[in-house]
Amino acid sequence: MSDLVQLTKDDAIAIVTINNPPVNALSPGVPEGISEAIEHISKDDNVKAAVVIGGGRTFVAGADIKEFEKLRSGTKPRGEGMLPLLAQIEDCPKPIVMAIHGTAFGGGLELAMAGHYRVAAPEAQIGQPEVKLGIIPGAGGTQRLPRLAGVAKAIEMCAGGNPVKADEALGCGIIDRIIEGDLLAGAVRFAREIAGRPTLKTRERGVSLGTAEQNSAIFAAARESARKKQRGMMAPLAAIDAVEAATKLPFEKGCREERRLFAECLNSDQSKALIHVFFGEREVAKIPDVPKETAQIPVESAAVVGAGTMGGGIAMVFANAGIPVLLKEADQAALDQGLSKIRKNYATSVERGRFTQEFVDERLKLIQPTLRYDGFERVDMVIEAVFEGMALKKEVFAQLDRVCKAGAILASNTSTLDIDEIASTTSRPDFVIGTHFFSPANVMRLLEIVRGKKSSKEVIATTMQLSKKLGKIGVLVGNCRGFVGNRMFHPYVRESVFLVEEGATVEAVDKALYDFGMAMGPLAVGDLAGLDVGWRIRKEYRHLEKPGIRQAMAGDRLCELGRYGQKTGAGWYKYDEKRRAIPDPEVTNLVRQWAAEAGIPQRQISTNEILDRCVYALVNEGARILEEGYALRAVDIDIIYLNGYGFPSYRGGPMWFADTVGLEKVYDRVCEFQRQHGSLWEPAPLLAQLAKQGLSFADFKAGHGATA
Ligand code: T1G
Repeated sequence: MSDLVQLTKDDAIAIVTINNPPVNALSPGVPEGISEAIEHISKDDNVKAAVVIGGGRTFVAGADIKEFEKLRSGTKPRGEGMLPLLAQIEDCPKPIVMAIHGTAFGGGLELAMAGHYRVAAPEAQIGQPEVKLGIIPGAGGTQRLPRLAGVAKAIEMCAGGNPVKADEALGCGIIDRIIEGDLLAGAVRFAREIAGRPTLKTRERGVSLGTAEQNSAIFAAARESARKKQRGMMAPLAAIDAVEAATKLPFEKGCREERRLFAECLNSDQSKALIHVFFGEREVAKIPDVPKETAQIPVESAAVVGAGTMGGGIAMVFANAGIPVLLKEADQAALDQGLSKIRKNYATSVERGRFTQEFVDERLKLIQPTLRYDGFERVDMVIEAVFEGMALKKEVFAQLDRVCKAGAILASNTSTLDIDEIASTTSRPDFVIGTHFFSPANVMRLLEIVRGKKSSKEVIATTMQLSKKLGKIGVLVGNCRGFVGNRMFHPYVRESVFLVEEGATVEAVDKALYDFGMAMGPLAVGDLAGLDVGWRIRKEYRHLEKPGIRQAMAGDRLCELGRYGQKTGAGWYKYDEKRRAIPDPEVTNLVRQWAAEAGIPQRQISTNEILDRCVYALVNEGARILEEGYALRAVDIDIIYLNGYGFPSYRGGPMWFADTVGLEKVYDRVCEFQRQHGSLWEPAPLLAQLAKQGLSFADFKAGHGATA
């Protein structure tokens, strides 16, 4: 027997244990091992029933994702995959009980559904998450699941990709019993109970499949919802097609249709991008010079300075993770306002069913408002979230240095300022780090962690680990102006404004990027964030601008007219009382007039040009950041853009997208823009170099990283 699968016996009950750490993926050797065990069980007269269980922390978490590239390239024969093994299990004359703990995901759930019975630990999770990888279940999941759980539930799970917990799985018929306490012992007991009973084959169950009349409305609604909620993604629609096949075709033919759709998805750019994202999200946690074993500082209590939008959101993040947090403001009115915003946010979450009232009450108790620094001497970490100005931040840090205990981490939520300068006002720059949250902090998943010159490895390791506990994805970046995300965002927005000044409409620019998959167009984002923010910064830094270089002007001119965006009811768009954007012909007229005064010729601008100008502006700046070492790897930039800037996950992030287009092509286009628009479009040296060598950003391994 393969050493990945063990067969033992407890009297008349055979026990098959799958041991392929860390997640018991179905890597080569695992399906073969299971098959061999089932063959033994079928033939062994002393065995009356069997239990299949995962060793370690989980049942099978799915196919081995690392093997997909081999399937794509044909190095591994595609064949029928796991289907014959699952049929063999189903055909086994002895009842087989699948015992689930941890996660039964993807191929893991498909394996479990081929068993005759399923039992699960109470905390087990069960799901078909394949769509999150841009594929669909490929081993009968879309055919067996509707037979167990009904069509609507199967669609929800296969097209949405989210798992269900054991109690819900029990309720909808996916599992037969929840086992409290020792899972193996309970599963063996269950196996003894059902030994000798007929072996129910999932593939032969038909009652849950419903009728064509019942199903047509379900499918129509599911497709509409997928087109809206998973905009631009092909896999959810393919998953729905596959479930529909289950309702219309006999099982084997349905499986064949599923395999066809699976192969189509697997070969798509979307699945390549999403698998890049899956591994990327795990890779960003790895910091070459801060090994996993680095000692960490326990963070059991925290404090936030500043109860504005960001500070309040950050306090909620800590409270939601169960960490008590002090929330300090300078005066009572601001503190009250901050707290009432927090309460309002929580009330909305309760209304939407995201949290229960009990949960919210508990969280609110964890947030302790204060006007003073009393209590700061006890906390393990402070996040400063005061107004974005160097002088104020320095004042706060000098004060924190005086009041906080030795060993407490002092973090700044700055989005632009020099973290080393902030750290220099303290006697402990090694305990200072940047934690750049994104607005709204309690919702957005990204946390840019800014490494100062002196930030210690313990502080970095702790903050990276903490981001996970806070439900965030932490990405370590270096200390440059705007860090990674905002530094790239600047040229992106600049190009979007240039395009409007050259003759494109506001709506055309936003629509092109929205249709590309961005959560919002760049100009609509400006209106949401407030156009005055950038305007004020530009006014402050005007003296640094190089003469003779074109500056975007239309956004600033709108500010001069009091059009700051949503908050003033008008910006690039007009807004109704529900803050819905309405195209404003006045903006078009104004911009035409300003362009004429500035001598900017007007022309027809294609969607293609809009996309290339905006997206390649991101890519070109990203290439500089990568080369300068402010991001560790290209994938770190991708993860930042996917989680903080609404870049479509199915395009893998800006750097992956550029690799998909081909860097030679991207470089040529950047050179063309340089000829047309001048030095702002100077190609990044790394882009030029990789394009000439026929390499990709993914190939680039910097010798240094997000370094101080
Ligand atoms: N294949 C290969 N490696 C995997 C893996 C998988 N399925 N799942 C996890 N890993 C690696 C991961 O890269 C990491 O490696 C380590 O295991 C621990 O993971 C036929 C087509 C199970 C909930 O999509 O959702 O089945 O970084 O850090 O937080 O129809 O991993 O340590 O080197 O994430 O405890 C469907 C994907 C596949 C499940 C555990 N299955 N995995 O979370 O640990 S497609 C999935 C997860 C399929 C069938 C098809 C999570 C987890 P490293 P981790 P975790």
